[in-house]
Amino acid sequence: EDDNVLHIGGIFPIGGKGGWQGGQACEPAAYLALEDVNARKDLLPGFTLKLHWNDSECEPGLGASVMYNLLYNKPQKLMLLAGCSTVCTTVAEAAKMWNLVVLCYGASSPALSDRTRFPTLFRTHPSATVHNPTRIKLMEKFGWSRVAILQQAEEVFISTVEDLEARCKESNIEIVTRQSFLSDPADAVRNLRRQDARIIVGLFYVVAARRVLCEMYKQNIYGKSYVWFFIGWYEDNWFEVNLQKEKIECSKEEMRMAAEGHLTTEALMWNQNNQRTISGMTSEDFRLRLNDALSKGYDIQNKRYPEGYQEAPLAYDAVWAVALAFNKTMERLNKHGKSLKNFTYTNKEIADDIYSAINSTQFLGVSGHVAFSSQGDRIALTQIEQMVDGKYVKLGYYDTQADNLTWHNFERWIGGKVPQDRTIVRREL
Ligand code: ABU
Repeated sequence: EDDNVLHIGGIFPIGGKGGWQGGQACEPAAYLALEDVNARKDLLPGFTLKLHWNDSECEPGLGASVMYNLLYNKPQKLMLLAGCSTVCTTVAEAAKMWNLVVLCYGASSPALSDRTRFPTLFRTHPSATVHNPTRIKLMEKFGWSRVAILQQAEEVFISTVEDLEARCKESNIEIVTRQSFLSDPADAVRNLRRQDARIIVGLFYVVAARRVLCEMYKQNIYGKSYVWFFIGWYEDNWFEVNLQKEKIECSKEEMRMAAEGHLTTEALMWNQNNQRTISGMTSEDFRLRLNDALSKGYDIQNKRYPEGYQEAPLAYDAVWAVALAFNKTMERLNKHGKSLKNFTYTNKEIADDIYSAINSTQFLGVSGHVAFSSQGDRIALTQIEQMVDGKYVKLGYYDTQADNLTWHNFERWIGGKVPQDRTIVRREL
């Protein structure tokens, strides 16, 4: 009976060729949360939460079409879940026209932290700006004051670079060059070489990252004289998969050589303590359940994870945030003899109630403490890793708020020495 069902819409990037196809793990994670939330007698008593979703392939045009289909086909949806920055940007910019809150479980774009442009957006995914203080901290630690940037021309990376530039300026770190590319990074990498860039921050989605890595190999801009900073949320074996499919003209071995020694920064998306979270699970309990759910389609035992595995807790917690916010809204509406079932896309009053409920929602989730700042953002700890012998090794953690760097001294440099940020010219006396 539909009277007892609360419907939400979901947009998951799964089967596309570029961007972030994190719906592969986030969609099953969202279903685990639905199972758990619906089993709780004290949450939305008498109601079941139901998700209707489709694949956006991380393409904003397709994402918009999925959104229109969700909105213009019955039943009435109360909220939208979305992932991948390009799609979240399009969806969240439009959703306000339907008085709909959008909750993004997989969008890192700093541009999304803009209440004027996205008045109804919340996200469980931290903004990519959380990596920048960590990058600066590492530059200071290793004495690098001359760096370069290579970025894919997408708003998510452009807005991250704007923040990075401002922070570099504050810390007296010179940005020697900022190169960008749409799909082929060859010219941009060549320019980095010409400018004698040694310490390079790379910002791109994983398909572009494979192209960059192959280009780094071809143009010999890797190894003992270079340090590359990459984004840490790619899957661990990202540099050796899909090479044929994506027509990458480098072998696995060449990709591995170019990748050796690079650093990554990433926001921690799994609760680090062995605490019981709102669902009663620890994050390790959640991992086991997720692995079990994914094992039908993926070789989890051999650590072959689908895209979005790292972000799966964010999707799980996003559904919990929805359920808790609806529960709060329902209690308030009941007092006035109303229900969430009265919501329509022109009902600003109930929309405002849903907005305030999610705005004040806080809980301990499998991704850590979930709370939304005034801009709708999460605050997160970052982790630093390095590729050593083809495997990621954890080097440390950085807590920006406390300015606390925990460092294990596990870093390994190819020439045995920390690479320099410039060519040192020796003068004969
Ligand atoms: N960690 C995945 C972020 C994906 C995106 O911002 O599009």
